[in-house]
Amino acid sequence: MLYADTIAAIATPPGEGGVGIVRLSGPDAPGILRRVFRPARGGDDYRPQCMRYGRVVDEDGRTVDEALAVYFKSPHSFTGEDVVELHCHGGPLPLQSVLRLVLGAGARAAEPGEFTMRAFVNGRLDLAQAEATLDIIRAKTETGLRLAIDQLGGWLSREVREIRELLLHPLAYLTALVDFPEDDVPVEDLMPPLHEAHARLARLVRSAEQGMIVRQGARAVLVGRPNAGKSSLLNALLRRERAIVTPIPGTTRDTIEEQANLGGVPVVLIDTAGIAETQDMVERIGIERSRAALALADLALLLVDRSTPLSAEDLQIAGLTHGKPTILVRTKADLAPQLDDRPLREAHPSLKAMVETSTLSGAGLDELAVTVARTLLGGAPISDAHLVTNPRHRDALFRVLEGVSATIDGLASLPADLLAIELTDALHALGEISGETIADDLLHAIFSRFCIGK
Ligand SMILES: Nc1nc2c(ncn2[C@@H]2O[C@H](COP(=O)(O)OP(=O)(O)OP(=O)(O)O)[C@@H](O)[C@H]2O)c(=O)[nH]1
Ligand SMILES: [Mg+2]
Repeated sequence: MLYADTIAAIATPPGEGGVGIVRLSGPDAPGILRRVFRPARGGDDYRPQCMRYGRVVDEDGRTVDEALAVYFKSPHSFTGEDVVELHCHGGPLPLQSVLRLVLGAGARAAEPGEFTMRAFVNGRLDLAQAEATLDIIRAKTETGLRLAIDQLGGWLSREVREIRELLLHPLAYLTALVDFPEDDVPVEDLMPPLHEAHARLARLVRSAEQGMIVRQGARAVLVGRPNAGKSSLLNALLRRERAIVTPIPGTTRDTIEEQANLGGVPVVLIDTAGIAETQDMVERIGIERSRAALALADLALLLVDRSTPLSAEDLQIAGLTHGKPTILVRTKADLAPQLDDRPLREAHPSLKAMVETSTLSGAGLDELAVTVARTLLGGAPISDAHLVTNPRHRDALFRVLEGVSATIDGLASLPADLLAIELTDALHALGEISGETIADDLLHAIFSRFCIGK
């Protein structure tokens, strides 16, 4: 066992709940359990993985809480160490009291992510899997959850291992060429394993384009002139009355941001003040914010009212979305059409799609959600295949890909020692994903993003 100390933390979220858990990990976990817990029946020999009912008591034997205790014996636990969980009443006070007691009995307060870090250091999970546990906790859509569970299952780790195998042989061969006279080394064709590694790496890097959007989401801003129906559409997509809607132009004065799940992609939707010439100072500031929101967005939803003719304002606002991937939304499709938006569409260099909606009848709303997802994902539906979702993994894979490319390109012309260095660097970058070759400070940076108790 690598760690000599025993850590403890409240593992459940703050606030009230049916159950709250204090978790301990380390060599003294069973000892601390015996010090603070009195089983209702039987002695204090704890069979692994069996729940026992009893009381948590302080130094004077006073009951602090009634609880269930469970002991996981090393190495059969999340961290690989001896782990104890005390399932208490789920309130802040009982949990803090129990935690204080446990700390008084010899444990140390855990840092954020320290349990998962121990699981990694003790070889229970590799780094990609450890990071997946955080993605599971933070998943914003079912698709994001599926991808995180996939990663915890270890597909990326397996893929990385197999690519590593493909690269190890060429590296060994090149090293032999450096160390021995050329005539003593039988000639071998390194191209097949290098090409296969290259193809697999390229596929992984490509998959990250979708994977990162599914995991991190995107920002989509609703723009259009006053009364175009932006706030109504925001509410309809959120399925609740978030923004105020009135027939009065200039209703929305400030930008409103809300998280939505559109076709499996987590999207921050931003409702804005309708853009128009105005004397009103508050409205003017709101309009400035609309422009700023547009600048920061990944996608523009440009709303034009289908029941009115196209106006100079519509064209002016459309101009602001030029260059930004844009979906044209013709609103109020339940009313008689008056709109001819051809001039707008023909002048737009980055228009991706067009959808007609009615927030009154609900028409076009599902289509809009799917269109937003599709546009953000580069025009394709979400792939069923495994996707790389983590920018850290993507960057490392990209460096490996570059190294393998350089090796392939240089095979005929460059000396073996240079090629060997190239491949060694590539293997090093590959090891960063599984955590085999990662620097300590980076490791700490990764785990510090976790919550305490995880
Ligand atoms: N018939 C019909 N009316 C709609 C529809 N969507 C919005 N409206 C009406 O249009 C008016 C303006 O809607 P809002 O959603 O407040 O428009 P907005 O673009 O947010 O307006 P500002 O906040 O002023 O920029 C309201 O009276 C809505 O009820 C629709 O799909 N059909
Ligand atoms: Mg509004």
